[in-house]
Amino acid sequence: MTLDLFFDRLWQQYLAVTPSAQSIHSLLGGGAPIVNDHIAVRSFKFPNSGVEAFAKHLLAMGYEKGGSYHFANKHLDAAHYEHSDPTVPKVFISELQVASLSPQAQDIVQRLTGQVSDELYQRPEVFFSGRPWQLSYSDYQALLAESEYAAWLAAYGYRANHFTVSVNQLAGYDSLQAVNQKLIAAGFTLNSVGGEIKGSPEVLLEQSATMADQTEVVFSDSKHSIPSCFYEFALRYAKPDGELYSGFVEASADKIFSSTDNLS
Ligand code: OOG
Ligand code: NI
Repeated sequence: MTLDLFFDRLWQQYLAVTPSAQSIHSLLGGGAPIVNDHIAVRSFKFPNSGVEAFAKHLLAMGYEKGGSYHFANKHLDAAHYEHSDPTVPKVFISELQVASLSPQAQDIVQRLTGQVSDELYQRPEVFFSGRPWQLSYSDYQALLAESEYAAWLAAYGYRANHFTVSVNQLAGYDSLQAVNQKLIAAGFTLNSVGGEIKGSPEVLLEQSATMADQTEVVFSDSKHSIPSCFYEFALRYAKPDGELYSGFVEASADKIFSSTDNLS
């Protein structure tokens, strides 16, 4: 699969549940194309379906492994993959340590993943395959009580949970503050966990994000409107060698995860 097609499929799937992404492009790009810094996908850690299962397709498309990250309080591990072409988005893949959930939540997750054939993970299309299992609203709520990540992933499945504007490659803005102000003035709600700007020039990365849109999800027994996907904004700073830092920052990422929290 070509990288163009890969990201186009991810983008179309993301737009279908994130109408604000199109408005953000018009607002910030004014019609000019936007370069994305990265996208992120979420997964359950099983031998067939964690970070490695997704990563092998990126390696086959010319990506290289970047950093590894750990989020002990959320029971998550993650890694990022990057491409030598700086206009090709990096990919941040996380996996939930299912074994550290309660026995009840583990049962639910196993009932979901048990509906999926291994074959799904053998093709790069898995990245935008959506939700390959049936889910009841009561199981969604049971997961939500323990892990917002588990609930979101159970409801939305495999897709980009956000795209990220590369502010370094965005004309007309020289700070993340300026981007945030524009978004707020246009009525977007930003993730304010730990402050609207996560990170700093010292850690070589500043990030902000909108709170996710809401879409109606069809559960096996009912329909409910729940948080879908969000848009992130990243400004990278140069390392001492002059190259832009290409990694992620655990303390900041930990807060970006909250962009799919329910506001109410
Ligand atoms: C990923 C959150 C981390 C970043 O840029 O630090 C992240 C997620 O919400 O799945 O995207
Ligand atoms: Ni991100």
